[in-house]
Amino acid sequence: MRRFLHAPSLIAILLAAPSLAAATIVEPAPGYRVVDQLTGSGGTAEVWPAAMAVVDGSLVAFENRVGLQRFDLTSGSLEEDWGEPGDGYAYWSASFVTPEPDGSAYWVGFTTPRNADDRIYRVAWTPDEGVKWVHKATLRGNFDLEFDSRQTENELYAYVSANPSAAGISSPPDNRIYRANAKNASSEGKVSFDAIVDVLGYSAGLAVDARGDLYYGTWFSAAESNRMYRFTANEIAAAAASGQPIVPSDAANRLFDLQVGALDTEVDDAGRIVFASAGNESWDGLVGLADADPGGFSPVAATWSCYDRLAALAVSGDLSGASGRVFVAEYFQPGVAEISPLPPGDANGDGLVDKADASILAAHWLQGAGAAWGDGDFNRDGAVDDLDLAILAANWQPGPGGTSVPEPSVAVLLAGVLAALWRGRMGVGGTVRDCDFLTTG
Ligand SMILES: [Ca+2]
Ligand SMILES: [Ca+2]
Ligand SMILES: [Ca+2]
Repeated sequence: MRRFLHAPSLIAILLAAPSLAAATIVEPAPGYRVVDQLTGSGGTAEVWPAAMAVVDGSLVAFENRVGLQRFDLTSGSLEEDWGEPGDGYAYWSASFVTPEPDGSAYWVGFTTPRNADDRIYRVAWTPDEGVKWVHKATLRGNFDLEFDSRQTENELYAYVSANPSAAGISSPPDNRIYRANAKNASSEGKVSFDAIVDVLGYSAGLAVDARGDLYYGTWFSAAESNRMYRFTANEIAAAAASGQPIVPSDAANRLFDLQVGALDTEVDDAGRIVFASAGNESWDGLVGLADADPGGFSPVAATWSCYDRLAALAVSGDLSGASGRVFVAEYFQPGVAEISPLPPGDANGDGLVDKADASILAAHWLQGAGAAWGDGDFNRDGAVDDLDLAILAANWQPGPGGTSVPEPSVAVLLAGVLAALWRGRMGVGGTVRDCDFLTTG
């Protein structure tokens, strides 16, 4: 009973910590922290990204009816303004912003009402011509474009997911993944896309890793149909040679199931899969992380409510290290959530690895199943044991002076409560939490 009397003061300390109080776009899962960037507060620029990429510490975002802009993520200031395509094209909603592998240009896609004029542009800056938008292709329902970075002198392949008869008109929608050689353009700069995967559903996000393997999180209206697929570079090469698009099979291509269709899929520098699930009236939006050969995924962050809608996803660095970052934007508020892994061993998420974390680990010592990051399970194997203790010891980094260290018994109590709350929301092993105020039973 006496322990509870200490809890309010510790909660006050935790709420006063900026990393815990600031996030309004998404809620971090255990093991991660979130800082909102470019919200317009604190003298930063304000951005509402419809599509975005992160390159060299900068956010490159297309904001509808504003244009393509580059922002410094450290200072929060606008660095470049590349405008919009012009030439009479009434742009509507950007579907993707993708840098070419060498960083020399961006490819930006747009979707228009009824998918009547969905164009893909390449935008580049040169000293002679300044910013120049070139119309490369028109592909109905285009949603995401990714490059295979293994380019040669004559080949640079771009993959795009699209619905050729316009999304939602046919049933089931005729989603396909197309491929074009960006180095094989007409005299006007146009490239031609060929179907490489025939997947059905609505168009969704894709990713290509350093081996040339293609990842695709589908988006069907029926939840039980949603999958994270992988199509290997060899399968793709065979499909291109035969002219017969791949028809995905569970045996060959299914990595894991998605409760809701994927808004976008990305890979980090180590080849891990990061995806954003869109959310609907039954499920909240979710950002998930999976190994390249996964049996499932673990949550990175979730939207705060069923009504929140994730708008854009970008990934930089290696998410197993301190430099890895996931960026996600939401439709109904400005800014970008910057999600980073907590230091290994930081059970309570205060940015330090100290005796408060050691106390948490000790309180859960040899817990054999269902343990979470907040219990001291830093290698995410569900147990708290010597492997986790070694991680904590290797990353021991107490704050200067050791002040404001919570009383261990209170830290243990609160960490247990927080972990229990998260388990109740998201389940173990990546089950998306239910949106209880809309569940009809
Ligand atoms: Ca993507
Ligand atoms: Ca800590
Ligand atoms: Ca463990």
